[in-house]
Amino acid sequence: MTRGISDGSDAVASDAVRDPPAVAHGAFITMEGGEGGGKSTQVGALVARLRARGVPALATREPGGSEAAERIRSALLAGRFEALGIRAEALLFAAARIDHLDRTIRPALARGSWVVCDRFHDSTRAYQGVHGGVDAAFLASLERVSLAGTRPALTLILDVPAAIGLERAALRRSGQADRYERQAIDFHHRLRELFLAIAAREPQRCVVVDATQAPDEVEQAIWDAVTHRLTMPPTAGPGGS
Ligand code: Z5A
Repeated sequence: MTRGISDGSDAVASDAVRDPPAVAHGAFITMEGGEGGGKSTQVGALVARLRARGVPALATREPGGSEAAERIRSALLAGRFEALGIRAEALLFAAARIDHLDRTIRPALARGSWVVCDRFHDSTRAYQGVHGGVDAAFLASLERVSLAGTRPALTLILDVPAAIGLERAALRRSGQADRYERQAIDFHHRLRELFLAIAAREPQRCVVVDATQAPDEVEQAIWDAVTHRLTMPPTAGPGGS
């Protein structure tokens, strides 16, 4: 790990035995990484590909993914809670995640759907850890309480150099840069390092995908990882969510 950044996974692992067992039948996949890696593009592509194979699949995102969590998202991304400080903001990301898990993710998994989520708990480790320097033990406790045993089976980390990601984000955007895009380039370098460090520490869960490739090549690399790591259910025709 570089620059003394900890992703908190040691503390999480030691607490994990106390989590309640997850009740889940579908597969839970998350996509992570810094700005402009193509997560939203690839979440859509993966869900379409799963459905085409007859696998019921749901695309969702964080912060958000449920009615209450989307309201928290709007306020967080607009910076309306910034005055509360970064630890309180981390709690709000976790509050949104609890609602998202309760109302969207666990019900979908329980009915056998695959869930593909644009950002999840690794983004809290990375953004709140790097951006605000929230300490790893605090983030690890929050993670254990908010996830309550529901962890992704597979996390795809879409890796691009910070400069390329920011350039893509700027090209896509019509209005002003958001509060994270406005951070200095060093912040984005550190984010990238932290996502790669998470992948190195949890290779059983994480796959790093070279997201500098063309979108269809990234899509194929993701599909290869999904079919290699996870077992497709026996299917019967086109799937929904
Ligand atoms: N956040 C947090 O702080 N703590 C947390 O716990 C969580 C989140 C869960 C949510 O922002 C913010 O919340 C996020 C972290 C923070 N920070 N920011 N900013 P968001 O949901 O609004 O946006 P994002 O998740 O950051 O998305 P993004 O990184 O900006 O984009 P992306 O989803 O990775 O990429 P995209 O939208 O699919 O593609 C971007 C552009 O690049 C677009 O024009 C594409 O057509 C293009 N693109 C995509 N793939 C390629 C390839 N392969 N080649 C060339 N061009 C491409």
